[in-house]
Amino acid sequence: MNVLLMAYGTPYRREEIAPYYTDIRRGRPPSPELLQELEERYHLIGRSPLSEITYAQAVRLEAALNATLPLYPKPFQASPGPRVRGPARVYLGTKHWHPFIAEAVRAMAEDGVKQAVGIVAAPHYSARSIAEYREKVEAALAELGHPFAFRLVEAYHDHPSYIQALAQRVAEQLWRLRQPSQALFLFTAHSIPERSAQDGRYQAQVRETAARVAATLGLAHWDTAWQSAGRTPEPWIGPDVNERLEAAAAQGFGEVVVTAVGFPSDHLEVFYDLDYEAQNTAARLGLRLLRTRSLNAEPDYIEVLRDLVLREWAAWTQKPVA
Ligand code: FEC
Repeated sequence: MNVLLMAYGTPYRREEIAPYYTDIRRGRPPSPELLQELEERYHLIGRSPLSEITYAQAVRLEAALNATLPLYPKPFQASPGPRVRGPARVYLGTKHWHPFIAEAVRAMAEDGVKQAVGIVAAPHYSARSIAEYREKVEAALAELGHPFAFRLVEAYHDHPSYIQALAQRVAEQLWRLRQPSQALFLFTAHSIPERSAQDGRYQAQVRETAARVAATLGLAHWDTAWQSAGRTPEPWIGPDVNERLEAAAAQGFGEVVVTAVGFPSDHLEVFYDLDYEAQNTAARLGLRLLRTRSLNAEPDYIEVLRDLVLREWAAWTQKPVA
């Protein structure tokens, strides 16, 4: 079984921020002001941990799959050497920095992969996320003459174990609230330009995730909000999380719990946009803001990925799910 795990990607060093940003902007270099502003955001958080987290997700997903799948199709190895190769192999490809998705697809082709399932560390489908990951894989496959067949898990916003993992982390915050029944629970995801969200599919999926977590915990007051809108002149979907905090203060809430359901991992958009910017907004408004910890590479999120990959593979190859 071959898996392509994909995520956003992050620069490793300061001098990589400019080419990384240029890649996000589809080859258009940012203005010096935009670049400086992004460099300052990275500097303020220290650095993004996204690459380490994504790497850990790939390694643990491969181990989880290999602990599940029967070993018998592999030839017996009397002396397996330092690494025991199981029947599953997970490749890692990231959207805007190394290892680029095209680099991962090339490595898979060189290894003789004939069939692979793809999954993204982003649970909700949008034209500016999952659709772009698919386009990048398809472009790389086309360039190599279609060396392997590919299927992508498109969304898992309502996967019961994903909902449960989120609910468990929101529940951890209940202990810290002075008045849990009077608190507002906000569920956030990355904003996208309005013109890319006209069919409402993305907004509906984020709302569905939030509704299911809220129902699991019986939350009295909850809502969705959007974060991290890009620095472009066009309108992006809202309300922005900072605007929603303003409204929460006006509604008389004193405590708010924010859960970034659109992001499984910690990174710039969590550490800067929530832990710095939204915290500052909350402090200015006299609100107490708590942030739910991220899923990262923890076992319950790896189990969600494992289950989705196995189901996609079984549906494709008609084999029962292990
Ligand atoms: O920690 C890190 O270094 C990377 C954090 C990071 C993640 C992420 C996820 C998503 N984005 C999505 C959409 C857009 C659109 C644009 C855009 C721009 C940026 C910029 C940075 C950035 N994004 Fe991002 N995003 C992350 C980081 N993103 C940095 C550039 C500066 C800025 O605008 O703030 C606008 C592109 C353009 O200008 O044309 C659209 C979506 C996700 C969630 C799904 C996913 O993870 O793929 C959607 C993590």
